[in-house]
Amino acid sequence: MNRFMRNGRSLILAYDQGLEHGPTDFNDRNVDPAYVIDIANRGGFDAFVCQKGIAENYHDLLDIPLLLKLNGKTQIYGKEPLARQNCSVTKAERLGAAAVGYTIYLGSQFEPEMAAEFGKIEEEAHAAGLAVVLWIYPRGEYVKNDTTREMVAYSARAALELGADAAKIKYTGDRESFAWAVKSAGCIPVYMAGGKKTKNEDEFLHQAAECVAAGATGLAVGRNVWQSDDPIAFSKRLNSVVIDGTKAVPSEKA
Ligand code: FBP
Repeated sequence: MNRFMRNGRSLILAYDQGLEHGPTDFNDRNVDPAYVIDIANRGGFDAFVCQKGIAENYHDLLDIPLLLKLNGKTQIYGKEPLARQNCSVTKAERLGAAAVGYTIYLGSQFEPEMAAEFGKIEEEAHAAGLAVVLWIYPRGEYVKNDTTREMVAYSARAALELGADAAKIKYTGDRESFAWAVKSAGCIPVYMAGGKKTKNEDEFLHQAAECVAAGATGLAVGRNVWQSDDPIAFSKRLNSVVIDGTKAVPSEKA
């Protein structure tokens, strides 16, 4: 994962929400993949995440490493979550990906299927020299709360044990509990998933600062960046907090 890092830290821009949530996350500007790829190129990001259709059609525009998601699902089907592989490692290589990503819903009735599928992907990807990032989110009927200290740490640990090069996990809500998740992941880097856009940008920057103080390598974030009114300016502030380790400075507007 070193190739995605600056100062041992890293920022990844996620843009797979069109499949996961639908265009409801988008406005007139960010519905256009070219607009978001431009943010990825100019905003100081170490990798760009998307599904294969976007990679295939917009690849020429991307100047930074591609982290290609190999599974995904819509949110229309509301039962136990299952995201199946929709793209091969060979295709990811052909698209020039530097890494592949996969989501496992820990605790879902279908967790064993996803873990088995991920096992094959991990072996193929590593044989091909690609890094493997695991989105690992507790979810399903038996998961009462997906952001508790124990659930998030369990996710981080499962990512290590399943052979991922990095774990992308939800924020627990505070530095101490997130630090336990980071510790549980052992030597693999931990990325915080962004989540819904916060009420204001300072709140998100504060959360980012808490995560890196807890030992996280960085963030894999989408909506909080490309839904911003000024994504490049916001990305700059995010870079100074995550990569340079500057304290989150409140904006003049706050
Ligand atoms: P956001 O920063 O927009 O939350 O993106 C991070 C991410 O993991 C995306 O890669 C993915 O599409 C989405 O969150 C999944 O969100 P959900 O928690 O709704 O499944």
